[in-house]
Amino acid sequence: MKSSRRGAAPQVWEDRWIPTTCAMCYAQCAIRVRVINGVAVQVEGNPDSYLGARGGVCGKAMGGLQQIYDPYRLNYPVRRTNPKKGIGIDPQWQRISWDEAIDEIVDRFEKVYRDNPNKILFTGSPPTGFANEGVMFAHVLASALGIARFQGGTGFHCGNASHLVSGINHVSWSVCPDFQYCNYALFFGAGKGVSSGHSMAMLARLRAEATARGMKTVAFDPICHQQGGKSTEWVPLLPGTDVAVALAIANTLVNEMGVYDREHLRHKTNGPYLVKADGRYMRDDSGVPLLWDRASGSAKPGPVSHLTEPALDGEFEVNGTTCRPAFDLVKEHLKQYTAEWASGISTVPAATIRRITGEWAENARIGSTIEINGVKLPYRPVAACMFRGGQGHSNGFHQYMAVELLNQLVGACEVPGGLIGWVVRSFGYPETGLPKFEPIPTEEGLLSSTAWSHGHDAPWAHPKPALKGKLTLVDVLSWCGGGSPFPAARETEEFYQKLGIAHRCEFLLAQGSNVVMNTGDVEPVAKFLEQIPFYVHYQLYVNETSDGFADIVLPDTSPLETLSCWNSEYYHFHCPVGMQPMEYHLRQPVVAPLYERRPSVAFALQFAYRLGPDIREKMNRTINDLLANRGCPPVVAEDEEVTWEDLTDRILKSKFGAGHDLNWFKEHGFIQWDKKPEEVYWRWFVNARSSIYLEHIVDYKEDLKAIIEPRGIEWDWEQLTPLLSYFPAAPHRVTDPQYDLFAFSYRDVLFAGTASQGLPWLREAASMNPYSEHLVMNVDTARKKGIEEGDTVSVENEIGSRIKAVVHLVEGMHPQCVASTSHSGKWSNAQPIAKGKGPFFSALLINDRHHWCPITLNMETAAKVRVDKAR
Ligand SMILES: Nc1nc2c(c(=O)[nH]1)N[C@H]1C(S)=C(S)[C@@H](COP(=O)(O)OP(=O)(O)OC[C@H]3O[C@@H](n4cnc5c(=O)[nH]c(N)nc54)[C@H](O)[C@@H]3O)O[C@H]1N2
Ligand SMILES: Nc1nc2c(c(=O)[nH]1)N[C@H]1C(S)=C(S)[C@@H](COP(=O)(O)OP(=O)(O)OC[C@H]3O[C@@H](n4cnc5c(=O)[nH]c(N)nc54)[C@H](O)[C@@H]3O)O[C@H]1N2
Ligand code: SF4
Ligand SMILES: [Mo]
Repeated sequence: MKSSRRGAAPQVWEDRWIPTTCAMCYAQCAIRVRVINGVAVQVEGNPDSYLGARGGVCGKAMGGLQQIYDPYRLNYPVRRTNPKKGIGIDPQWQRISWDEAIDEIVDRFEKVYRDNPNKILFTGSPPTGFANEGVMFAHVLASALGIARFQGGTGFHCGNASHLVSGINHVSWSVCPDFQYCNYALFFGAGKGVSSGHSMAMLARLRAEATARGMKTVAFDPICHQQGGKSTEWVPLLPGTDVAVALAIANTLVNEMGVYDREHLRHKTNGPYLVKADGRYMRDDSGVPLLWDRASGSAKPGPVSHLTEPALDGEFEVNGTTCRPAFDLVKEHLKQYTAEWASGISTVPAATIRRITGEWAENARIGSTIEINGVKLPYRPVAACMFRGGQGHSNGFHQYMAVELLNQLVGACEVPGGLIGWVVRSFGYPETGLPKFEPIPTEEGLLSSTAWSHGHDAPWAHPKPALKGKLTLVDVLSWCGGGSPFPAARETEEFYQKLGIAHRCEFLLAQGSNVVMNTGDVEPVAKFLEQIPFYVHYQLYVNETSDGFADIVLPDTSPLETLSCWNSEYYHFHCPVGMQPMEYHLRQPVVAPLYERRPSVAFALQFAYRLGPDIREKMNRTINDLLANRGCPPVVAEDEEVTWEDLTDRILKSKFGAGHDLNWFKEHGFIQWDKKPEEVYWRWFVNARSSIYLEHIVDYKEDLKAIIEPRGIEWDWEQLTPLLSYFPAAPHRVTDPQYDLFAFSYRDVLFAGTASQGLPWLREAASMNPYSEHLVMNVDTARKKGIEEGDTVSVENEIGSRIKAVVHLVEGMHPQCVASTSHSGKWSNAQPIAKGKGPFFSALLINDRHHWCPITLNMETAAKVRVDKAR
């Protein structure tokens, strides 16, 4: 900086605001950053955009400034010189040049890849690394190369059940209440709108506006902290018992009160599909499921339901076979789940369950309509919403589906006030008609999409289980759509040997992620990482995982140093929800990358090119295919090599016209246009159905059995049933009375994952928050154990894994539970400000088959523990 004379005004040669997006978590809020003389000094929410708080930001965003200049950042490629690997072993990093790093990486990658791509694994990090365009590695490059992804805690803590079920029922990666019209929302283990989950700052704004207008919220949560503290009502329950409460609400609603939206169930769910005694649909000769049409007194194909008056109850004979509508089976099955029974499991009083059911029924206003922009639509201003907290259990699929059922029963799906996904139907920017995508029916009439998930998958139908040699075993356990526990589970070797998988991981490529800390159950993760001959980690920092096990670490640019529009291609939660305008954003560097940091998003492209013409072709084709799924034309020829900037420019122009090139976006930050009610509230404009009965599970169970049973692998088959049911989550099966408390974790609004834990402003704020760095415990429970505020305690699970923590005593905690924030307890010397802050919760989790949801491979993220005052 130029010096100024004493007393004279400092010389300012640059003072401007640059529009971009935050990526301190994956909400991707629109921000603008003030840059003075080349230094980024201030962050604000972009008030013109709806993607965020319209002017405000959360605390994490401010940390983005410090992340650019953090003296602990990784600034050069480094190589491990100590051949010994393991937690706590000094890697003896040595600085190397980019050329040296790239040559070695490409050389070693190619050898393994040409031998067997199944020997390679990728890992990535949605909360932060993906947010900074890491999807280019984790999805595009991995898909182009056909490489499986091991995601650490990602997916199998948070998304295996939730994304699957949101996909099946909403063709959306995630769901939230339509805050603009919702009057009554139930949250089952979701911080949406207050602390975490998706589009945090945007939903916090929408929720605050809704609360001001009178919306009521009920938080089912063991702790009265972020969601519980901000809701109209906090209902404490035991972890993993939401399914019992939700099934009891459903039963009370349907069987005691007789309240349900018959029209929605008939036309928008598989409720009328006829089911045979073997649990499968009654189908016509071409395999299409049938329903019973009362108008004609005959069976009709399900997909053309608008022509029929489908029966929801009764028994029918079709071609000599007796069958019943799925809804009839669900209704009867629900009868066992009374409010009194659910109370015994969850500790929620039966009277509370009944009262909330009544409020749900009343607020749902079944049969009512509303007019929005001249379009008349069903009006169902209630929404029941779950995310990681609720679904992260070994009964995760049934947990999530049961809560989802509440919305389906009253028709509160993609109608004003109900549960909605992010952008699922797009008619496109008016001048170009792009991007264009929408929900479509499968041949069975079930919901699918032209652009679900990462652009190339669809919620239905899942691939049939097959043994293809994937180390994640997602080829065999094919309903595991997200993260797989396998390469790092306790029983990995047993499964590999029984399945005849002889190869092991020989190359791990990671962008972001901290799998040693975030997978849970440290020992098997460390064992897995230790045996990998070559592991490259693209990072902002050296973290616990790279310190222990990486061979080369590459320095990435942080979000405020990165150029890309790639994340905007993922309409998961990177665009405004509901009737807010549609937006498409550019992320751009507010300062040039410092030191030798290079953007991983551009590196992924360069890496593909370096691997040779065949991979270049695959990479370019994968990019074009993804754009095609959004109706967009190809942007790159298969044999072409383009720079990252050029590719970004082409994507923008192809979608929004020549006038909206990279320079236009650099100046304006984003493009915005109005949505139509038919896009947001698409449910009654798309002839496709959600599922309240999971017929596909019947075949999945049979196919999976055929592969794993003959090979001597035991599995918990009980949960593989098409009817939503209660199964106790793993901690509820621990019988030893000395383990008397349920331990769970929750996200800190101040941090995303482990990534920003060492940023000084955020750490300072955390040190003032009694929840951030402590184990939270009910005051009466603690006193009975002789534990006082500020005591250090030992927390031990049933297999003897133990952590230490300092307690904070509160009244707003279920007396049978203890909890801590999810990602604290870092130990890397490379991040001294975060080191040793807060308990390391994940060490209490157990990564084996008894702690997975047998349908989705979701991990059990609560534990049964004993807590003692430390000696
Ligand atoms: N600030 C912040 N935001 C984030 C992230 C972050 O790290 N920090 N991470 C992002 C990622 S990757 C994810 S997956 C999402 C997660 O988003 P959320 O699902 O909102 O995450 P959590 O806070 O872990 O859990 C939500 C709530 O569930 C409660 N809970 C725990 N177990 C149970 C249970 O069995 N039943 C019920 N009813 N409640 C339970 C917790 O107390 C907590 O209040 O957040 C994303 N957004
Ligand atoms: N106890 C407990 N454990 C959990 C959870 C829980 O609730 N409780 N939640 C689980 C869930 S849902 C998830 S998704 C996982 C998340 O687990 P991870 O995906 O491992 O998430 P982070 O800890 O955020 O790891 C991020 C790492 O990426 C790096 N990083 C951040 N930004 C960038 C970037 O721009 N580029 C690059 N190259 N690197 C970057 C950071 O330095 C950090 O080391 O944790 C899981 N683990
Ligand atoms: S919610 Fe996430 S993306 Fe939005 S301002 Fe906060 S950290 Fe940034
Ligand atoms: Mo997550």
